[in-house]
Amino acid sequence: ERSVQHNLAVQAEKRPHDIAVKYKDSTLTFAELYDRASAVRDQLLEMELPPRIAVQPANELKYVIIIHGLILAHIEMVMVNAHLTESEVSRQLNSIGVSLIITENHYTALSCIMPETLFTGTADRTAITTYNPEDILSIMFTSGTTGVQKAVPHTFENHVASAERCKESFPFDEQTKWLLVLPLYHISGLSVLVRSVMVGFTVILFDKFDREAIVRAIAEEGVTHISLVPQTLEWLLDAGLKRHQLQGLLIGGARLDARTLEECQKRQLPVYTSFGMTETTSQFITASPLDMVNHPNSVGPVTDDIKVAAPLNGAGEILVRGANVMSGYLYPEEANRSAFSEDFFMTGDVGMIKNGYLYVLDRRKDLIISGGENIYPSEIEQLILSIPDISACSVVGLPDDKWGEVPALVYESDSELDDKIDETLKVMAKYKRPVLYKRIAELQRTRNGKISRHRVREWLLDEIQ
Ligand code: S0N
Ligand code: AMP
Ligand code: MG
Ligand code: MG
Ligand code: MG
Repeated sequence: ERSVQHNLAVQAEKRPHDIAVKYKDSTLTFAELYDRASAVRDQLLEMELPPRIAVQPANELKYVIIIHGLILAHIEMVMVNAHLTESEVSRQLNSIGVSLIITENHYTALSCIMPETLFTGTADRTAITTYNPEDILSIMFTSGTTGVQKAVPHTFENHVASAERCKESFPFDEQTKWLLVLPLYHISGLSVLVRSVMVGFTVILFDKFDREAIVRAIAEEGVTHISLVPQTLEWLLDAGLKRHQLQGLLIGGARLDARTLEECQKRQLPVYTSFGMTETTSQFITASPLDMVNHPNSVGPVTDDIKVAAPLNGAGEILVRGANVMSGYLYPEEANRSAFSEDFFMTGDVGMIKNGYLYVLDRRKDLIISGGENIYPSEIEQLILSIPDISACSVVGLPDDKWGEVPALVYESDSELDDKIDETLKVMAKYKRPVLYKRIAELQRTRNGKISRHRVREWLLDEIQ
């Protein structure tokens, strides 16, 4: 039988005194992190928990320990976005039969475990630290075009393969100091911990996006690597980001615009533009700074594992396969019927291959990306349509200086219902709530009776000018 090692145990042997993670004024060496995580594991085992529980982590030291503790305890962890409301969290967890969550929030409909209660055990390094590669390490929710949250499982093999794939196009090693400010509940954040224990590098953890503090850490703490979404890269540029010891900025989650890239090139910032998603356990293709000069706007050189569906001199859906790709959604199962084409996963994004390089042309239909958080219009529209006096509505993305893009609502009604809408939207995370509502007596339909978000957007942009 195949097995994989939990790499934290390996690093604790190999480099016990090297710094594994730094957070504010605290640090943990690999030996200390392994000891602390082992103690958490013992506590978790004593609690006789189900094999799958949820955790809603902040980017703090204790959650790094808890995450490794859960892995050592062989408990599948469902990562929950910190911005969600209780009703959103409940809906996600109910869909996969989970009722326990490690969180500092006091949810009434779920059983909550306060993180502090997990720190009462003592270290004992006798755990089994080998795993079946097909065992699930993490589960993350991602939204779909229908508004249903889909559960993506990541196996040990997915994580290890992803980290190895990353290393080939975005080199890192045991000397690396990787600043981690992206959330641990997204694959963009969690994957940094996996890469860290794979080679034994230091993670410099930030819980808030304090741009001045981040720029200062880059200047003073020898940060070599950082993962960012395009929007937060812009924030750092505004705060005076310079190269210092940086060897690589890994940018993903949304399109990087040409102007931002140009500004980075002017400052000689080594920007790597990547493309990936939750289902592929983080990026699967990455353009190096040199690629960015020779093949502007591409997301990197394609391999055998990446192709574009039915490309006749042109665009098609981007397909990918490989050990980093999830084997199928845990929920809803129907989603799997249209997710794969033979052994390739269908990303839902449109791209084009030119001279061996991939270009992402179109974002997946109607997805709004606000500060790196994905928002699906249909999820909001369904909620708005539950208001009796609203006969139709449409949610579209508007350009925004701070977040890149934000959602806006156009609704069809005979009366002004803004207060009612405010009230209704309270069950939804703030970042998903439309920043403006516009009432209209009648929304324009296409010939077959549909509302075109594209046309609504054009109309709204015109209207608010
Ligand atoms: C941009 C971030 C950091 C903003 O969060 P911040 O500043 O910490 O705000 P909070 O204190 O939490 O909240 C303050 C107010 O702001 C609102 N708010 C928060 N976030 C947003 C948002 N995104 N849009 C709109 N509003 C937001 C709050 O509601 C709050 O409001 P008030 O004050 O009214 O209560 C944060 O949003 C963030 O971390 N964004 C990035 C998320 C992310 O990581 N996305 C990528 C997901 N994709 C993947 O994981 C796959 C690709 C991938 O793996 C990858 C991606 C990037 C880089 C590398 C990789 C890789 O492949 O390794
Ligand atoms: P998520 O699974 O939430 O991380 O979202 C992944 C989605 O983000 C992809 O399917 C794309 O639509 C979008 N995305 C990620 N990287 C890029 C990129 N480099 N350019 C354009 N869109 C991107
Ligand atoms: Mg998503
Ligand atoms: Mg935050
Ligand atoms: Mg995204």
